[in-house]
Amino acid sequence: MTKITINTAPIEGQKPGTSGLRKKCRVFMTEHYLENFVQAIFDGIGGVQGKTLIVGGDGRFYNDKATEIILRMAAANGAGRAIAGQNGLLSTPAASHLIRSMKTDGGIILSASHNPGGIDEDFGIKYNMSNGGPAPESVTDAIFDVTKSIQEYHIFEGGSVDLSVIGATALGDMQIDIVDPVTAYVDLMQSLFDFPAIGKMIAGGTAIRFDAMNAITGPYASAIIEDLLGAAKGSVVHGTPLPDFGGMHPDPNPTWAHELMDEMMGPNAPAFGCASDGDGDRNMIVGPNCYVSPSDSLAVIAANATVAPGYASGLKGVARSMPTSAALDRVAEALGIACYETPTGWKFFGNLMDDGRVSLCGEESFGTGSDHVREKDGVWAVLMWLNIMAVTGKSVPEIMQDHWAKFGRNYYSRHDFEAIESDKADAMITALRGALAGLKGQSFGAMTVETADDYSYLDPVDGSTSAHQGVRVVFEGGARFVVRLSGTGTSGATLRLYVEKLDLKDFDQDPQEALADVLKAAHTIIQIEGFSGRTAPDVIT
Ligand code: VG1
Ligand code: CO
Repeated sequence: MTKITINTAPIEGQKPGTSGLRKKCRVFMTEHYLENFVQAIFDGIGGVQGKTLIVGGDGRFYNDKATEIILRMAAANGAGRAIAGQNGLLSTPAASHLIRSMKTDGGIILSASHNPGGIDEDFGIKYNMSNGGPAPESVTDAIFDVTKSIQEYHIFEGGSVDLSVIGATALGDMQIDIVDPVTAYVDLMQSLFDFPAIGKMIAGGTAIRFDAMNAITGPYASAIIEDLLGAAKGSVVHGTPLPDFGGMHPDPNPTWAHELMDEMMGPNAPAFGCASDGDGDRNMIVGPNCYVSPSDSLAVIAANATVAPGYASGLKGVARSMPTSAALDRVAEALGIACYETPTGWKFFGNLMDDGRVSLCGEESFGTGSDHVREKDGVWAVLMWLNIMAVTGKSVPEIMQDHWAKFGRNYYSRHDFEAIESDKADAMITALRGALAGLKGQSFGAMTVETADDYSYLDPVDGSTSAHQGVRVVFEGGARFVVRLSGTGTSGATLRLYVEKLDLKDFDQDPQEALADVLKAAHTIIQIEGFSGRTAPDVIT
């Protein structure tokens, strides 16, 4: 076994997006591609000499090979110890937990999350800091800078790394610990939630369907929902992580989790349905005939979190991404706690949690989580909902009705227009930004613009600024839309249009109908059809 140094050259386009670097798997498999980026991470964080790192991923195609390459490079770069999930597997929240609980220096997570997997689909990699959270922009910028000038990388050749055997081994001077990916995470969940109460509810006949979408949460959900909480075998469906997710698109929304939706909207629906994404950090919650919008799920959790033992003393504060609905703000106001607004992407929540300002965060994109880790956490959200149901004795539809009756209903929807040609999408956003200053006071059908701006975030903890985080247009009366381009896609551009309108009286409308005026105004203002030729979205959540 020898440490070797390989000459390389910068590869264009290795700029991390909303959540790490995501490209087609075949791109990652081209010569030096992964290696360049991993060396850039190591150099960008000031080297890994003597450091301890967590490594693992969501099990998609290339996860195992990439894990081995990272271990070989970590050893060659002088890392002291690496802790990897067995077979290279770790859900994103479980990786975050290990980084924190094992007091490591950080970790590398291999995932393209909700993007499809397989040799012809997507792969991704991101670096998380010692707090367990995604690297902030200052660090991803430093990593990107290294990719632009990289000339060599270091790697161990020869010897073998067996990821399948739990226990300690070594690569050169670096110790490697292969750990069970599930155990520590399960312990953490048991410390937060009332397992006996949830188990009792399940024993009393509350049926559950957990759709793991052939991605990473299967083993976690089986261990917790079936083995510990006693749900019937088979409650977890698509529970085996597969390299191509069995062809499923592991995005837990009504479009991609349509099997679950069919079941939940059908005559024999279980009392509780949920789905997770590829790397286990997102969740969708569904009751019988009752789809819970992620923004509402976040607000419900905020309003009821104290029923869970881990949150019994109350929430310090809450935070949501800017495009997420203001349902959370209404709860925060009632609770008398602060509600922060951040740009899209979990990396912006870390500072607020580390600073003790917030304990619950969420995004409209099916991501909810708390300061138990520094990532969003799908299984956590599912257990929180089950805990709320167990303690309140209410069904999902009852929880929603009661919530709206108390706080009003923020009708909300996101429309995604996928694979638009990048130059057309860029032209659309540029034109929109140019038009913002003149929008105030203009009317579009029933809607009159009150304010319009390009969202910029000033981090209250470290003083950093992130500009151009989404255009938002607020109408008189408070309805609004937000529009931005996705930072996680791998082909063309995805336009995300978020619309919202508060209703204090009528809670039973179809959200698309309730939002029709706002949608119409948004289409006119953005000129979606004119720029992209698209009239209808590909995905509606
Ligand atoms: C999307 C979501 C965002 C989320 C991000 C990563 O980003 O909108 O809310 O944080 O994915 O989630 P974008 O830039 O495509 O809108 V995950 O589950 O992919 O780590
Ligand atoms: Co994810």
